Amino acid sequence: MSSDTIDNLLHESRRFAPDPEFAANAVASAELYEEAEADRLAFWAKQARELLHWHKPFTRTLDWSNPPFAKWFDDGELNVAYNCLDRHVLAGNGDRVAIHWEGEPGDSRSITYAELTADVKRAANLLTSLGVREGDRVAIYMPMIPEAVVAMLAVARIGAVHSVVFGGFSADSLRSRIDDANAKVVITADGGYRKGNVFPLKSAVDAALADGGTNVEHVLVVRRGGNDVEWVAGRDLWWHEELPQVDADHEAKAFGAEHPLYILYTSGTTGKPKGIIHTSGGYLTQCAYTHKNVFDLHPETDVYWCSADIGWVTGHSYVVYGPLANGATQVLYEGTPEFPKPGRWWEIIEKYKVSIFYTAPTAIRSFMKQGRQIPQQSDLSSLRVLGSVGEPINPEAWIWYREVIGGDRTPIVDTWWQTETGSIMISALPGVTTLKPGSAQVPLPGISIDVVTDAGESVGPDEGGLLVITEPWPSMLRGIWGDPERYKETYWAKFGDKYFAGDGARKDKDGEIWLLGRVDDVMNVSGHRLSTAEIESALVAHPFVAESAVVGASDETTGQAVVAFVIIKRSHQEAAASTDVNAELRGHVAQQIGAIARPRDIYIVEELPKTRSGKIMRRLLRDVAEGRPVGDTTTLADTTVMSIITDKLAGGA
Ligand code: 6R9
Repeated sequence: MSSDTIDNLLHESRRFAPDPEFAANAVASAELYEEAEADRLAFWAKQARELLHWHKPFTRTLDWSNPPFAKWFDDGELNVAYNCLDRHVLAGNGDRVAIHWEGEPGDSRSITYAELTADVKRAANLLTSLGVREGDRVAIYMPMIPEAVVAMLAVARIGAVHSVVFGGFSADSLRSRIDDANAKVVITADGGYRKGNVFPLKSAVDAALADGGTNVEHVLVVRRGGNDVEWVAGRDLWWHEELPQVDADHEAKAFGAEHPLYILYTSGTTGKPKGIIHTSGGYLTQCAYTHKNVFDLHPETDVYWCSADIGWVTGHSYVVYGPLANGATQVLYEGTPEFPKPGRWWEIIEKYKVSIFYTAPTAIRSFMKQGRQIPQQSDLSSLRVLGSVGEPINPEAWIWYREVIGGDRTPIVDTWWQTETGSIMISALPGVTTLKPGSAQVPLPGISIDVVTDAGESVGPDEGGLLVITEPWPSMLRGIWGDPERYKETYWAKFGDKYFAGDGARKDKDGEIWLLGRVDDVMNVSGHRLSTAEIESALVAHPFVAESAVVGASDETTGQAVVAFVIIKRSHQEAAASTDVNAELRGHVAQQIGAIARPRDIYIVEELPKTRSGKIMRRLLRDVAEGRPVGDTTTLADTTVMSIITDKLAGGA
């Protein structure tokens, strides 16, 4: 984030006190803070007991005897899918709509809790019949269709472990995730709709599995796109053909609270994505608790919509597990916001009378660009709470979101959390907190957070530092799949007893928290995490490229954009000169990782700025990418490199 933006953030002084009428009916109350403060563990135990059904009650709340490996509620037993489904039906809410699904071409389906439960039971039996057992891994590579939710819950129901891979990721990315988790089954679709076209998924699965060597025994295929698919007899099975053949009934067995629920890969500072592990009881407790209190959920009357794809953690916690554990009615939308016209989202809000809406700043900023007349064509008066997640929301976007989407009346909750934290950690509570545009504000009741110096000491008022979590929390990651050492090194080695989040932050005079972006080599593009190292290694895998350096440059719409500096191999300069290198390399990255990683700009350079120890000085490249004068170059091994780069770029390379 540039210093202008930071100044702008810190000078934002508008405040929005809770509306008394809203506060009178609010789910959350100030007492929550007092209760958690008085006895943090008792507070969490109470949440776990009140919000979930335990097949076997727990007696131990937290076991932190082997830090940083936490166990929560570990002598208790539960079934995550039962908590999201059966118990609502048994409580008499089977007729409540769980999912109002809206397909991009305009088809739609409303699915009740009873129907969703029935679908998941069959899918659970199907997976069992395919040999999937407790603890086995199942990869899910799907569009935003109800079957994606059914697939996740069916895997959870039988105690297997899902690994959802975002449908926009490439065959190569899918393969490396299948390999890392040693998945036994892949659940996919023929294709899904995006911007009016069908994008193929099954063919990417075929490509991922083409050269053999995996443990995948079956590929289950949901029909959605209607596009042609190739078929491997014996391996591939149609979802709609198999399901009617299995038993409709399925009894949910209880698993230990620490039984693994899923693995979700996220970008770190090295090229290899990390498989973040989440388990059952603590994860579901905090998802349900945050979803209820942060969004002021009244499940009988609210219609909730989180626009995230299930391929990201927000889709896991706030499309699947939180809302369904709480018995909420929600909207699930398959496509892109602007299709077939820019106001599609707002029409969906009007159609289903959405009352709680959760999205990302990058989406809000792109709507701002289109102008307020587009949302103003729809009736958005059903909205009463708005949420933001994924990156800092600048005050301008915050105010626009409140005025234009929220009719100048809805509270906005800016929720800070990560794949690793599993659920929301810092946020205002609607009806309780006086809102400050641009600040994520306060740790939730039960969560302990600080901003510290490099030496681990708390910063003073109006000082910046590193965001840390000082006490274990129920939905914390339990490790990195197959790599416990990397878990310790990445998050705990820096401070020993505190979790290092990788975010810079500042505490204001009231002690409230302002997030300032990542402090490591992780970029945030449209709220999605990308690693510079991962894109660099994709680039050097191209025959033209000798060396590359990637930086995240600030971008008006996407927050950050990928900018790559590339050195072409001498042996390939001629070949490169006769190609559109830019398009070639951008396409190559999209093919290797996925379209979200495609660089916005690629600069061909002769040399990269490096320190004497050979470290690329990305700070200087960021200056170039953002069009600023280049900062201090004195630690460069060759101080002329930067002037050569800037001269060349000024010359229109
Ligand atoms: C949920 C999610 C995590 C990173 C995180 C931070 C950034 C997320 C934010 C935010 C400022 C917020 N981030 N929410 N920054 N304000 N409200 O996005 O998970 O994809 O793992 O990304 O996103 O930098 O460290 P994930």
